[in-house]
Amino acid sequence: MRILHTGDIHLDSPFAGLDISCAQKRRRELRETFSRMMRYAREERVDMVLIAGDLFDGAFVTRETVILLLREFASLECPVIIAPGNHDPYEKGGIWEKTVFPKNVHIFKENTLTKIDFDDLGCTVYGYGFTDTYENECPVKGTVEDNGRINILVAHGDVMSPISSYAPLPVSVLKAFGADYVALGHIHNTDAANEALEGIGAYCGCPEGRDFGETGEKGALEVHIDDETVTVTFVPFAKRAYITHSVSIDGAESLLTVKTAVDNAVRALSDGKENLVRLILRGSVSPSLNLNVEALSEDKRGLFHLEIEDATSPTWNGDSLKNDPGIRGELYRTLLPKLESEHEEERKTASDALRYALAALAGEDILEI
Ligand SMILES: [Mn+2]
Repeated sequence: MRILHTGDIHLDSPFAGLDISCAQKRRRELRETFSRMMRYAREERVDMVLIAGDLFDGAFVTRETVILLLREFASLECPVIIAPGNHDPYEKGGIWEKTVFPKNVHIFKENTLTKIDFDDLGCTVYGYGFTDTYENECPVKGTVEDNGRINILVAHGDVMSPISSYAPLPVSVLKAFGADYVALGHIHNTDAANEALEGIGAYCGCPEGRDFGETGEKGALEVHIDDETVTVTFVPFAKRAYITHSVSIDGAESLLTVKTAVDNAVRALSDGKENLVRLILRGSVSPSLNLNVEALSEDKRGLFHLEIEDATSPTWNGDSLKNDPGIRGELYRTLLPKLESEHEEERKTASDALRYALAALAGEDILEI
């Protein structure tokens, strides 16, 4: 038996970190990624599609999205089983109730465990749905009814925290339940949670990252269940990836050096997918260096989105300033206790003050700094 396990799709997400036209494009791409997953399910002739919650990002669902879902689900020959999550709970009068889904779509409507039998597959799918944003109780109890069948549990919840407000699911409870596979949703960055599950199931993660909290390769899971063995394979589906990368510009004294470092980093990160990249500039740099990160990231260098964060610390050429008999030296000597303060904020304020003052003394336009 072969299953496509997805979830946390968050259709119609606002993509608030991007400008309006990029955000709109990402919403469209997210729909396309969903379509690609459904096409994969059709072409690979999987026996079942599981959606482990958060198909929608919220109560606002566009008409375009509903039309797309109905078309994609109707084009599948296999059942689609949906367990609504905290972002798209099964509420009275909500999207799930209002929409007439094709007959192959099964939705868990209650926040207690129920089951659906698929006799032609010899399979029973257990699950529940969120009926509200929060779910403080663990909805999974007891054990599977018939060990002779393929038993699957589809659940949106949190295996990492026993006091979670999003359906706490202790691994011990899931183990005791005894399903052949637990198809989970809710945790988008899956590594630690999947390790904690010790092979009894997996979180599928989201098919597209939506901000810099969701970096790296994204996709869905294909699950093969044969007599005794369960094999889980990651299938990449994301159109683009969010990537956060540190760039050392230690010792940089000119903007040209910084630009070159940014160019090189972007080149190394480009894989033809027009990704979304956040570069973090690190290191100690000359205080006279005018690191205008907005200007530096204006040229997207072929990326879909580029943002640059300045996390450098200034190095003061203390010796020459300290011995400077003029106003620069006086300024430095006055600020020195604060430049060496143990409080980071005070150090930052003092170094900003020094930078502005040195720039003003050099006749630079300090508004440009
Ligand atoms: Mn989610």
